Amino acid sequence: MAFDMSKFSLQGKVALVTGGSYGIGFAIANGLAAAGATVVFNDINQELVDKGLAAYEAAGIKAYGYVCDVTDEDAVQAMVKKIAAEVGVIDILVNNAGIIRRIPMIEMESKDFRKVIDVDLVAPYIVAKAVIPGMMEKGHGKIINICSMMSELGRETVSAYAAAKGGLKMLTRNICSEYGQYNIQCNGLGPGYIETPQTAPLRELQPDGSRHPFDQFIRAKTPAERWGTPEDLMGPALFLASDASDFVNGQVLYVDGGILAYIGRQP
Ligand code: NAP
Ligand code: GCO
Repeated sequence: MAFDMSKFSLQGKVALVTGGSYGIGFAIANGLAAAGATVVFNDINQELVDKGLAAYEAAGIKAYGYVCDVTDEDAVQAMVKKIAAEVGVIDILVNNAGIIRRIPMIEMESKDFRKVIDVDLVAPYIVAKAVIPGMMEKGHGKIINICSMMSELGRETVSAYAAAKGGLKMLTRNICSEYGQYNIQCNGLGPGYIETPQTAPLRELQPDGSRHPFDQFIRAKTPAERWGTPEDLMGPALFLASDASDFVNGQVLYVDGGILAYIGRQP
């Protein structure tokens, strides 16, 4: 039986990547564009959107950028309507926008905890809710929620982030459960430790020029013995966005250099 490679093509598809002006979202959007998708992204202010538009242009991609805070439901509903009118009805949603606060739990204020839950868990629900009706009408849709190692593991200082990303894994399964019958696939992509501005504080060189202890810890904990790059996520995201994954639903695909499979090196 011959495999139809065109299943990996995203020609004619409209993909919204939230928070996609740089970092992981930007890389994923580049991968989707290379497979033929029209890329739409949003970010929280005009400056970031302009920076993103310039970066896509430099990469040879015609992207559409919108200013929108993904925690603001009215703004998200308005953006999704605008995208339908100006670009087309969304076929692929990548819930990528996210934040982290690294504060020991008993020192954290509940308003900070709530803020992380709002951006990393409630917003993916808000955006998915806004795009699913259009996907149901079209008869297909792909939703990729950007999860994390912290969808499975805990660590000091990231209680809100872990609670949100663990919740996002279950939101993924629930969207699959509720809308799988409409040919909508919702999967998670779980990056390991990736070199982006979000993790820069964990990789800073020490004043004496040595590696940050967390950097050493991650290299030792990763069978690949390196941090991931945003580019490492492009192929896995393309798979989940394409027809090649039409019977994959409710899963989280971890792209972590093997961290979750490994007990760690004996000291
Ligand atoms: P990043 O560099 O901080 O980028 C996240 C993007 O989301 C930024 O453009 C950010 O804008 C935007 N954003 C934040 N709040 C928003 C809001 N309310 N509305 C709209 N946009 C908003 O992060 P990244 O490292 O590329 O991470 C992207 C995603 O991957 C996140 O969900 C993150 O949790 C996840 N992740 C990252 C890693 C990693 O190792 N880096 C690993 C696993 C999962 P601002 O610049 O204004 O904040
Ligand atoms: C941290 C990190 C993370 C990662 C990522 C792991 O402080 O431990 O920032 O949580 O960014 O989500 O997959």
